Parts: sequence; structure tokens; C-alpha cells
Amino acid sequence: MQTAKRYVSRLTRQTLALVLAGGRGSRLHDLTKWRAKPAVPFGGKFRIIDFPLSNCINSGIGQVGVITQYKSHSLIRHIQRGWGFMRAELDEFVELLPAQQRIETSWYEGTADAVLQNLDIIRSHKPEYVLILAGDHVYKMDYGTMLAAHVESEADITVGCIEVPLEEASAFGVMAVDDDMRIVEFAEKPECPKALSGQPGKALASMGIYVFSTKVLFEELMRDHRRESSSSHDFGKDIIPSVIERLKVMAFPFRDPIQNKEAYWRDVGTVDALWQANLELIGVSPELNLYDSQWPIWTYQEQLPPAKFVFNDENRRGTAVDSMVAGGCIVSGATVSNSLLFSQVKVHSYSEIGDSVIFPDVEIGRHCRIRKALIDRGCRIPDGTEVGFDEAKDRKRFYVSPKGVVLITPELLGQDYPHG
Ligand code: ADQ
Ligand code: ADP
Repeated sequence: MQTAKRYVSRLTRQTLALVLAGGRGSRLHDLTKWRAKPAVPFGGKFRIIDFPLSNCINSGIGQVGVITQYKSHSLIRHIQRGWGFMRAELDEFVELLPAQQRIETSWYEGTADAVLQNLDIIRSHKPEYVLILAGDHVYKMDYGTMLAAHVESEADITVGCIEVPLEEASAFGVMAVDDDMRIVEFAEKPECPKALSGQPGKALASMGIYVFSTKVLFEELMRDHRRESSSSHDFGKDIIPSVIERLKVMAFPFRDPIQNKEAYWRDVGTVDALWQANLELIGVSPELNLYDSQWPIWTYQEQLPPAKFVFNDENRRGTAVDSMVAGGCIVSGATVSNSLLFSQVKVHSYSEIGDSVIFPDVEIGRHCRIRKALIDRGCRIPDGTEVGFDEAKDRKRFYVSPKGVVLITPELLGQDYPHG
């Protein structure tokens, strides 16, 4: 066991992780109008990108590059503020790699192009393995086990995968594997995805995360680069499908190591999925345990006072039940239930909030009734606002998702977006 442990830590030390964080995330509507999807708040005090970054640190991978492009200001600020604690003298870092036209005179095209344009930087770190990650999924995963599987199977490339319901599979890269988990077919977002053999209702989907032996990565990126017009320079669309016959490409099934079952993994890419995944955290034993001291999620956090629940002047209690409430919040003479309040949310007297997710720095006035809402950072909700009771009325002012979640942003309220 000791030997095995040392072995994995040697692999993680020889690995450079690259987190792709430049995507648009357009299904999140106005939540990604001003920020990249990886910068979207999640879980009361985190941002989505904190999950893959924390996975790297907790797995022993101390060399991490974050590739940014689209609307990167708040993402860059978050990383600079929250992830500067790495020890440069131990050659550990979280480095920002914005599109800067190092090789091409264009911005990043597909995900493979985003990595290609940083080849000289990757080369300078001399990694043995490069772990390509997406910055927009919520999960806790020990990448060391995936690296060990990559080395043990003598793979050129290893693709992280999970089982998904067949009806959802066309949103993913879908693969077929042989008995040794070698990928024999790979189709990116197929219209008619193939079911897993022996499990007609399921498909094996790519998580969009890859371990490459560095030499293979360089060769394949250059080969793809030369294909010019016939390639969109994307890992899922171009690179992986084109190499499975030539190279040894293995699937690594991501499972919960303790309970040996399918692990928690969420692409919170829609307003419904984001609202639901946040509210799931409130349950008695949520699938994603944020209170797990073995696998802490790191983030930038402001120094804030504790949350406060106030009896108002007219003896009206401020309460929150079945809820998570972050630091700096004040609930005064108001009732909050089944909701998640991020930091510095203020709820004023006689208001009732239910089934809602409220991002930081929101102020909710008096006599508001709000249910099934997702409220973006910085909103000032005027006194007497009612949301979640009359869908036709909500639709006139806000965005209402297919499952009836009302998205409220400062812009939709005619207010300025918060700076700072
Ligand atoms: P998608 O999720 O559609 O499919 P994509 O939109 O390419 O993949 O995004 C992957 C990651 O790269 C995201 O984290 C995104 O933010 C980032 N990204 C996208 N374009 C970028 C660019 N130009 N520069 C920098 N970063 C960029 C992929 C795979 C599928 C797999 C799913 C799993 O292609 O095979 O099933 O992920 O979600
Ligand atoms: P968050 O940190 O929650 O992602 P920020 O307040 O950091 O949100 O906003 C992200 C960036 O977008 C900031 O630089 C902000 O100034 C800018 N921004 C947001 N909305 C607007 C707007 N309506 N007009 C101009 N800039 C905006």
C-alpha cells in the first residue's frame, strides 16, 4: 500500500493540469452575460472552478494552468485573490493562461487550439503527463487514480467517463469500449447515442477530461493544427475520434471510491440544473458533501461576520429553516425556508423566501414573497415584490426556465451590475 501511495504521488508530481475555463455557457442565460461559466457562484461560497482546482490540489497536483478567454474578468479576479497561496518555491502554482495570440493571430478556437496556443508554456514545465480538465463541472475526484490507471494500462490517452441515461447522452461525447476498457468508438454529441452493452438504458459518456502522455499531446495537437479547415480544433469533436484507431485510448470510469457506486458529477449548465444542484446541498445527506474535511473545497473568501437572525422592532422573528446561510447575511424579521443564501444577503422584515438560491450581495426589501427563484449577485429587490406565484407576470419581467425557476438579474431589474 505504501509503495502504491508513493507511486501515485510521483505521478501527480509529474503532471501539469490545464483547466479549460474559456467556454461561454450560453444556456445559463444572463448569468453568463458578464462572467464565464466557471466563475458562476455555487454552494453558498464557492465558484464552479473551485471544484476542479480543489481536486487538483487534493490529488497532489500542484502545477495548474487555467486557460481563460470569454468574459474572464471575474474569473481572473477570483483566481488571483483566492488561489495565490501556492508555494512557488516548491514549483507549485495556479497560473492564468489568457488567450494572448502567442502562436496564432486569433483567439482560441476549439479546446485543442486553446491548449496548442500554450504549448511553449507547457513545454517549459516539462511534465510527463498533461491532465486536461473542464472548468465547469461540480464533482470531487481524485485524479491520482486516473493517472495511475493511465500508466498501468500503458495508454497514450485516458478519457474520464461516467454512465448517463441514454436519453441524455446526445449532449456528450459517447463511447463504446472493449472488455479492457479500451475505447473502440467515440462519437461527439451523436444524434442516436449507442447504449452500453448489457445496459440498454445507459450510455458511457466522456466527462471531457483527459490524461495525455505529453509527447502524444504535442504530436496530436500539431497533427490537428495541420488539418486546418477540416478541423474545429476541439478535443471531443476532432482529436479523440481521430486517434482511437491509431493510438491506445482508454476509458477511466469515475466512481465513488468509498461507496463504489456512480459518483456525483454535475454539469450545472442550465438555470434549472444550477438551481437544483444548489438546493440539493441543503438536504440531510446530500450526494455532494461540502462538510467533508478529507476533501476540502478551497476558494477565495472575504473576511465576513457570522450570519445574523434578528427579532425586529415589532417582535417578528428572523428565521431560516432547511436552509444554508453564508457569512455576512442578515435575516431580519423575515422567513427563509429551503433556500441557499450566499454571503452578504440581507432579507428585510415581513418577507418570505422559499425554494430559492440567492447569490452574494443581494438585498431583499420588506413584504416580499419569493419562491423558486435564482437571484443573481447584487440585485436590490424592491419592497413588496412577488415572484414565483404568477408565471405570466414573472415572464414579463424576468427569465422563467423550463422547470419554472425565475431568474432575476440586476439588468432585468433595471439596476447597475455590481463592480468589485
Ligand atoms: P462540451 O461541454 O460541449 O463537451 P466545450 O464547450 O468544448 O465542451 O467545453 C469544454 C470545456 O472547455 C469547458 O470547461 C469550457 O469552459 C472550456 N472551453 C470551451 N471552449 C474554450 C476555448 N476556446 N478556450 C478555452 N476554454 C474553452 C465536452 C466534450 C464532450 C464531453 C463533455 C462533458 O467535448 O465529449 O462529453 O465535455 O461535459
Ligand atoms: P461576479 O464576480 O459575480 O462574476 P462581477 O461583479 O465580478 O460578478 O462582474 C463581472 C464583470 O463584469 C465585472 O468586471 C463587472 O464590472 C462586469 N459587468 C457586469 N455587468 C456589467 C454591465 N451591465 N455593464 C458593464 N460591465 C458589467
